[in-house]
Amino acid sequence: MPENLFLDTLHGRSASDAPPPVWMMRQAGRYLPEYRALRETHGFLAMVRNPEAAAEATLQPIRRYGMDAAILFSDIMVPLIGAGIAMDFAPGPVLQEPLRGRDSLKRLARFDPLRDTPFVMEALRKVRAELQPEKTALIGFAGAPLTLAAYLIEGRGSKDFEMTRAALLNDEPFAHALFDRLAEITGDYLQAQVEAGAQALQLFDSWSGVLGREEWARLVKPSVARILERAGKSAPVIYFAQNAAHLYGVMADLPAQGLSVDWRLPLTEVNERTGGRFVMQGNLDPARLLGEPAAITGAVLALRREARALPRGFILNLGHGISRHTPIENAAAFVNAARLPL
Ligand code: 1CP
Repeated sequence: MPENLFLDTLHGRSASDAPPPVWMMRQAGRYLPEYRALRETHGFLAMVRNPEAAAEATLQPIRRYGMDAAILFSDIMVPLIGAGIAMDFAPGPVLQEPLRGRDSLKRLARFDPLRDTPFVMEALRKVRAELQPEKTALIGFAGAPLTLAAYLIEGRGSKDFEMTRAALLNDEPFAHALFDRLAEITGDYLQAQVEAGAQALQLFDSWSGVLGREEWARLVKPSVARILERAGKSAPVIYFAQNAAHLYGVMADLPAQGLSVDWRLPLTEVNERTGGRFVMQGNLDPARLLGEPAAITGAVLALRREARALPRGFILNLGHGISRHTPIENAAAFVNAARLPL
């Protein structure tokens, strides 16, 4: 039975000549005037913890543009805050006390999604009640172990995550113990989101590319595979890997339904490198949305033409989050171009 365009496509049930489903990473955010208005009276974390405000921010882009999927307004660090790791957002996560050494893993000992992040589940329930199920799917999400570890160890965003790489490469027992624990926390968290109404999941691995291939395959991949395997039993999962051109070969057998790709390689080439196993999502450079609407339309149509060759299906998205400097009419050009005849 058809559900909606996004879920049908992610399940591999779409016709290759039909218009693709469309959404944008970071679609709830600062490029929207109505989001900036909400943020004038609420801090970022206060919004995340307030189910009404989080539901409102989730729905704002859907009301304005009618994307085929809504993604919960929250952050990848939220379950870790729930586990007891203190941090501020400025605007990205900044930890008061980064994780260092095996002893520091005790700080991740407790996490129960219903007890520690009840506001996430409440926000999901609220959003689901507002969406028309045949039109808009609801995506839950989590950060992947390496990306979470990067913030936990480095303490904040970084160009090359040098301290993170040093800690993981030079203390493998620490790396294994940390990734095991993060896989467990993330698995519990994603399952709770599905029980609260998320119909699909995305695992964000923004910093998947910081390690070499051999190290990624040995230290990180088992935890990613465990999360995808477990989550996939309750909902289809998209794995977003950034800067991962050197990793696609070893990612090819990951148990995900979808692969979200950045703008660095053509989707068709990534599809080949991963054995044609995934529904492909992506991959317009978000910087394209800083140009002219007509050029955005042209770029989306070209991408859709390329995507007709993808064997499993295609979800139109950006290669990374939308820039806060994107004019609102340019975001409209992107979404609307998904529905134009080719
Ligand atoms: O209003 C503000 O100042 C807060 C900015 C902001 C927003 C809107 C942050 C802080 N997080 C978010 C929301 C968010 N983050 C979503 C919501 C759903 C959506 O609309 O897509 C999601 C899915 C995330 C995920 C996230 N947070 C990632 C993975 C995806 C990506 O963009 O790479 C990462 C790496 C983060 C960390 C983070 N949180 C916030 C920022 C600005 C950052 C990244 C910058 C840094 O590394 O310092």
